[in-house]
Amino acid sequence: ATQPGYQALDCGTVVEYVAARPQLAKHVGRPDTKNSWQVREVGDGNLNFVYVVEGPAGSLCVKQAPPFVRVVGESWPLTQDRVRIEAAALEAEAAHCPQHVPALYWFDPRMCIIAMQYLAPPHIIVRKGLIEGRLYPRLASHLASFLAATLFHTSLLALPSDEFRANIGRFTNVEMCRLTEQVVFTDPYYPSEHNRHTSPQLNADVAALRADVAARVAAAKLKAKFTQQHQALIHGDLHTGSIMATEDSTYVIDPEFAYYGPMAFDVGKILANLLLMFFACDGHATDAEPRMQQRRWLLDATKEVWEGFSRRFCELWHQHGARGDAYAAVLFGGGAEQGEEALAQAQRQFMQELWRDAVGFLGAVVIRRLVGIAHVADMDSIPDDDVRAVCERRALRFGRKALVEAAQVGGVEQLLQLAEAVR
Ligand code: ADP
Ligand code: SR1
Ligand code: MG
Ligand code: MG
Ligand code: MG
Repeated sequence: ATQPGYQALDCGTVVEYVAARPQLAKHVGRPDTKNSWQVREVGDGNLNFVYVVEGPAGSLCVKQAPPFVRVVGESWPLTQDRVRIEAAALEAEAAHCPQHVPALYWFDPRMCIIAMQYLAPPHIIVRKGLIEGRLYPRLASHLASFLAATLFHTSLLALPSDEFRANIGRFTNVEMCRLTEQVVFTDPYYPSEHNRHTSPQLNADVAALRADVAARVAAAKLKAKFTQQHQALIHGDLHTGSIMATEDSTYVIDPEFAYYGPMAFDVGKILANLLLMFFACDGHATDAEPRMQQRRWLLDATKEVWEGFSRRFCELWHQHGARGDAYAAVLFGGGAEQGEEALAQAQRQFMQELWRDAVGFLGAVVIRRLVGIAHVADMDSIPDDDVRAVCERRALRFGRKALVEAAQVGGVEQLLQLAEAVR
């Protein structure tokens, strides 16, 4: 149901909205200058409307959630409570990793609006930058820090169980999770009306996927994990379209899917999106720019995100694990008999399990972006259907292998070898 009091903004009314609220207007300009303000709707995501308001004092980003899925329209209703979740998640993430999260200025539950720091050019969406052929020298290190900080500090490794349980309740995000359960783990495996794929080139591949019992079972098991494992406050939609960056700085935006879920979902999703661009490189290569350097960089970045994340996460655990109830300090703390050895063993097992689940989620995410409702511009922007289909088929085969054989992919080097070898 539409939030009572909700009214959809447009480029005209957003000026009135901002000018009437001093906490917002101060970022843009005095209300009596409002006629000179510039407004653009820049939303390029699947769900929401995003306005940039610029005036003599600066700029502001205003995001409004309609009561439906934007790319589909009113026929697909969607909870507007996603704005409350996004506001709370931005604050929670900023508490642990402020350097990689835009500052939240405003949350209006009635109008389903948040306002936040405008990430000015040269910041652009990383997916767009990658399609243009850019490399981001600090991206992997920044993402590793973001993942380690947000996932560790919101988990039972860092929190007492009463605080942890209260957080799970606050971030219950039923409808958004159900959307993910449907479009990531179910729809790609049967002829759902929302699916699409490059046709006729991939028709046989898609038919094979739908007949693939092992893939169906693996996806269902991961859906259960996604639904049942309340491990940490995860972003829930951490793809390259949810990251704005320059060569030096990185911001993670759009946490409206945040909830207490498996850490491996965030890790797997971002690795999947880096590798989707790797598979798309062939379709963007030209004689003048064969994209060999970018291909190499995408593989290196995938490795660096995983290795940086796992190293930093374990460091945080070592330094700040004492307050968390998961591994009691009396058993795993520095003062405990064999405490160091127990902690080292616990960390090894934890990371092995996280890696295996991340590979599985990665596989499911790659597959859904090729044959589900929401594709990636990395592939969609390859104009020639035949060229695109070759890239997509390789990615699909890789995704299927990761999904079904996750337990056999022992480490990140092996995952990258699979990506390079798949035909
Ligand atoms: P959706 O939830 O619909 O995916 P996003 O939050 O991803 O919406 O935002 C859509 C687009 O709006 C982004 O791709 C980006 O171009 C722009 N955008 C979002 N937040 C900001 C921001 N804080 N600063 C600058 N641009 C932003
Ligand atoms: C209707 S599915 C829309 C998709 O866009 C979001 O960014 C999420 O990835 C979601 O699955
Ligand atoms: Mg988005
Ligand atoms: Mg979004
Ligand atoms: Mg995805």
